[in-house]
Amino acid sequence: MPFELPKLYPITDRRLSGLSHAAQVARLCEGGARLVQLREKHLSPREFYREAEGALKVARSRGVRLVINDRADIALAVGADGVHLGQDDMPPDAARALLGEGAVIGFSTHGVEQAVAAARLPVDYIAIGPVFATQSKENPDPSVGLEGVARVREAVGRLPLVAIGGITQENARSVLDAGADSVAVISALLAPADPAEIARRMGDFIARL
Ligand code: TZP
Ligand code: MG
Repeated sequence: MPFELPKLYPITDRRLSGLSHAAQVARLCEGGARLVQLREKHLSPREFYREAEGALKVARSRGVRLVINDRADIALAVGADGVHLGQDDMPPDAARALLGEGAVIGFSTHGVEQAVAAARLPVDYIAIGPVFATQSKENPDPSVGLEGVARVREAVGRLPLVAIGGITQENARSVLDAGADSVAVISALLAPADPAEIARRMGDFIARL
């Protein structure tokens, strides 16, 4: 059965939220998340491993799937559901060999050419982005806009497609209408606020999709 992306795919950010990955996962699950990606660009591998262990316990207790950004080794070591790879990370076929057939493997692309190449790889879904301007990524590729999402959808057929970058409650519907199956979101969910606000934002977001 092809992998099914939930319409909203939250991604953690420890610096932005001021919360541990486990605490973010707890709030996101409370708000209705079914799949969460742990994204960490600043901790040491050892620290990230520990955080991922804690976050996975929370996700498991809620029946929510957890994917690790960048690090197939950490995904394997903690027993996460899968890994999300960028163009400069371990190649998806190597991650598949490491994690096995049952793992969820996602792969970031930034335009039609990369998306078409990705569609031939052993991945469960691809990401396209940034769709709009984003503050949450260092050195982002140029924004592809809604037209970019539509072009990638056209090029990859039914391959599960998540769009990312600058997506908010206000523009998310237009991103799905352009052809994405799902929207991946950081700041519109995790921008500093009372932690209870994260679960509320999740709920409001889902209600609009
Ligand atoms: N890849 C492309 S844009 C982006 C990543 C990781 C950041 C998305 O964050 P936000 O805050 O939802 O724009
Ligand atoms: Mg990466």
